[in-house]
Amino acid sequence: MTAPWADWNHILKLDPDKDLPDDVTYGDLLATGTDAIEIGGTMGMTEENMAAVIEACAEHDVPLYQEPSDPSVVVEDDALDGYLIPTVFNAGSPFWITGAHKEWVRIDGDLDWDRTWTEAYIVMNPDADVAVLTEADCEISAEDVASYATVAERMFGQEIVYVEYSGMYGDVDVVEAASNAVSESTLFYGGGIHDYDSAHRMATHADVIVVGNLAHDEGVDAVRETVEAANDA
Ligand code: 1GP
Repeated sequence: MTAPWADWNHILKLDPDKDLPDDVTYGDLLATGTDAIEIGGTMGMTEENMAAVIEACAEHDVPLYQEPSDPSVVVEDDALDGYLIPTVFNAGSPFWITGAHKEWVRIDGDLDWDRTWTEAYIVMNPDADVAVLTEADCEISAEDVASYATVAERMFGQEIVYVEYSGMYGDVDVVEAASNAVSESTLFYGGGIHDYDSAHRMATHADVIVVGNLAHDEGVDAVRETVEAANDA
């Protein structure tokens, strides 16, 4: 079976802890042409705020994935196409590599494996909540990132490698190095994409670009530009 993300260029990531701009609805954002929605964030996640965003997106015909930050916020909802579970390859705390995952399995037992995948994160912005929480080692070179990407693909069979600069625009050379390192995994890039050019530059190297804050800070037109850039690249 072809992976769902094989044909994606653009993901819109919605943070249930953040508001949308005035006059912008989830429906407006889902109509931008984005290929999929990921619902998740690092801080302030609850089952309730996750469920509210899932419900608001459910009536629209865009693939919908939850990206739970920890087992306590997982929402079981048929409206979801599945779960994309982060595992942070450069985390300082093993809890964020396999520990949280072990807890989820321990608590819930048999997960919905046909709808559950992992994303091999390499976290690069030391100031991002995700870096602080996971104690990620962000002082790493493009060569290190490329090597993590190879480890993820070749040793751990990860279908998705995710270079994550959440909150800042990343180093294009790092993303290019990660892109050159993977041949089968799909490369996601996220962080600081804010317009056509910033989207296009990263989409030249990454298979899929992930846009987050822009939806909450700017709204529909800005997001639509990034979708166009992702499709043009
Ligand atoms: C965050 O990679 C995403 O997990 C997107 O980052 O919010 O900086 O766009 P931004």
